[in-house]
Amino acid sequence: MSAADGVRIKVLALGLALLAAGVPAVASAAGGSDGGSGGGGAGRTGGADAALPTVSPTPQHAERAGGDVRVPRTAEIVVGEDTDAAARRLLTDVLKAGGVRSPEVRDKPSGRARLTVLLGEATRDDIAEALRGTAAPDHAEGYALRVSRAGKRHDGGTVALGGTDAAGQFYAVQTLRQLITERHGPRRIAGAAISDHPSMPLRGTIEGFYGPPWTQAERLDHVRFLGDTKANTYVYAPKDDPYHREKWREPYPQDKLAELGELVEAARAHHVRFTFAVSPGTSICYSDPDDVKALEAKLQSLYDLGVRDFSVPLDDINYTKWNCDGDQDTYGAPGRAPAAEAQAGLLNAVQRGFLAEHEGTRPLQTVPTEYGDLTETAYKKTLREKLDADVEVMWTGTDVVPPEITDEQAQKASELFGRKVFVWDNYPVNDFEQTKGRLLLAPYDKRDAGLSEHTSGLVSNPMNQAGASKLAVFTMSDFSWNDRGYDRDRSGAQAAAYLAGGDARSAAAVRTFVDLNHMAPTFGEEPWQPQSPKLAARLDGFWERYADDPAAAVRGLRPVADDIRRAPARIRDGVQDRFFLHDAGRWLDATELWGEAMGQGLRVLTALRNGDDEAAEAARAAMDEAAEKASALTVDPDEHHQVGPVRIGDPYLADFLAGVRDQQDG
Ligand code: LTM
Repeated sequence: MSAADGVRIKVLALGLALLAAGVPAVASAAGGSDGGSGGGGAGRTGGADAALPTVSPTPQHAERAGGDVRVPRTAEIVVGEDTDAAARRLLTDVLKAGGVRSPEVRDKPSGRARLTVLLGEATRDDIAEALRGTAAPDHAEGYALRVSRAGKRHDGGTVALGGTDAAGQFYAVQTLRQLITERHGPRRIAGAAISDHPSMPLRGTIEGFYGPPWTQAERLDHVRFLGDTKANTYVYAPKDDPYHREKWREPYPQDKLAELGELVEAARAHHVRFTFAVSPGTSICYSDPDDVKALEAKLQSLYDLGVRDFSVPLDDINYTKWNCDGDQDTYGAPGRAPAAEAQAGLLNAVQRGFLAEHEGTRPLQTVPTEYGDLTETAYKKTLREKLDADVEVMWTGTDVVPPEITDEQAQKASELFGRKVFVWDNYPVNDFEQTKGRLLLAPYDKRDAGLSEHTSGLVSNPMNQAGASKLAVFTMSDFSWNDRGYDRDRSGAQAAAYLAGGDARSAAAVRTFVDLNHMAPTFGEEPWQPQSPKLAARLDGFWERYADDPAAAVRGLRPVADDIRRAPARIRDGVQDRFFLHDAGRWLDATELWGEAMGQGLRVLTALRNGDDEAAEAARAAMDEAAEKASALTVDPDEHHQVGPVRIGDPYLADFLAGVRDQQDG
């Protein structure tokens, strides 16, 4: 069974804000495939040697530690002063969604509970004991988790959730969420022992695209989603927020500030660092102390809201001209080296001044003006020599949208900038010409396992559409947590299952939809991810097969057309994520129409074979009508930077219809 076909263990819907994560019955880090049905015995579902549900992101180390534990109606959560509040809230939600009526929170176990969940630091005595040697990694954001049955019976047991720090506790609960399954019977917690930590320190997204910025509701939903995927970073850098870039000197109006404050709080509740970015490069006078003060005043207004992570991006600006005469006087004639010197001066002032004086802040982040190549220049040399060593420097790869990122390239970039680079990956962003009319939904790919050794982190620059970005971002979070354990097919299947709330048929429909929106363009002619690889494979050689045995060829393609036609209704019915459904709306309409056209095309072929010209004419008219309607769909200009016709499954769907017309017209 392939990962893509294997979504058949239903993971519980977690209700409220939590989407359920679907758990494909495929080999996970824990190894093995689904052990079958039934309970208790060796090799059977829930038995001590059955495979664990697949957890995403892939844990660094996971193994079976015994049989599953049934989820009882009552349970105790044992907390201490060390227990993280966000983790505790999440745990309560997870247990409730798992069927526990009202989990009782205590500071000591009563000794009578059927299920006891210990949550806190891994070094706490009761947790350390219940972990029974499952090690909490000596690593920021790490955790250890162990599920133990009380005795031989399935019901009753202990779950130890121990974090290396507060975030680790939260991630332990996110893993527990995915260990609760419902397979042909009562809900169970898989008997797992997991020792886990992220490979990359910085993981998440940068809202850094051109075009309509995300709405407040989308951002609130997004930070919760990031928490679900164990990502810790959301960089606020929308190019079209005037107060972020053009009007960077001006303070945010009160209503906007209130929204940002709400977002900061929401991010914190999901262990996501809201990182505020301000981009002064289009007009700053580096040598003017008033401009430095204006920048710091902007940062201060966000610090006052609780922001502790800041970025000063300097991408997409003209760095070979000064914005004021003072810079010419201070740094000399414009050029790459003087530009780097001026930028380093500004960034160092923020790092060594503002941030050093503000408690709780983390190192400044920046995007250099040369961010997408590996060429040694006077700019990079000066930045390498002058920029404070603590400042995080972003890099997009060998191009703005690179076809691949290898370990060697990342190593070279880190040498050029004098520190491990922080990857800003321009995927699945769809603000550039080549993405016109597209959603980019393919799982993350073509990035070397091992990047975690050469980089400090990875963020995705997502699409104008926040909800639709989840499929790709889910897989990018998986990669950045454990690049060496990453498997694109498994991760893609997990992403689809997550969106489908664990419902296998909806997840399959999502995968069909992903295939039709699989292409990822570069800035050039060649895409770095191909369009519709599954559809292309099914259509490959169709006309040769049709020439040999038309009935068999048509029969073989019928389920493909049916799947495409039916996928939108299944998605609309089974996927509960309103943000995704909203964003995907026009592409779902197009999918249904193209599926209809394809099905009618097959009818044309059948009618021709039967010599039924009238039926062939009727099917042809229906085919052309559906195709015309599909081609007339355009993206919503209010929600997309690149406006144009909706594109899916191109050129395969249109080519197939053209082939049908050729058959009919001779
Ligand atoms: O990639 C960077 C660092 N900057 C801009 C982004 O804002 C934009 O979204 C992408 C994709 O068009 N290209 C850029 O150059």
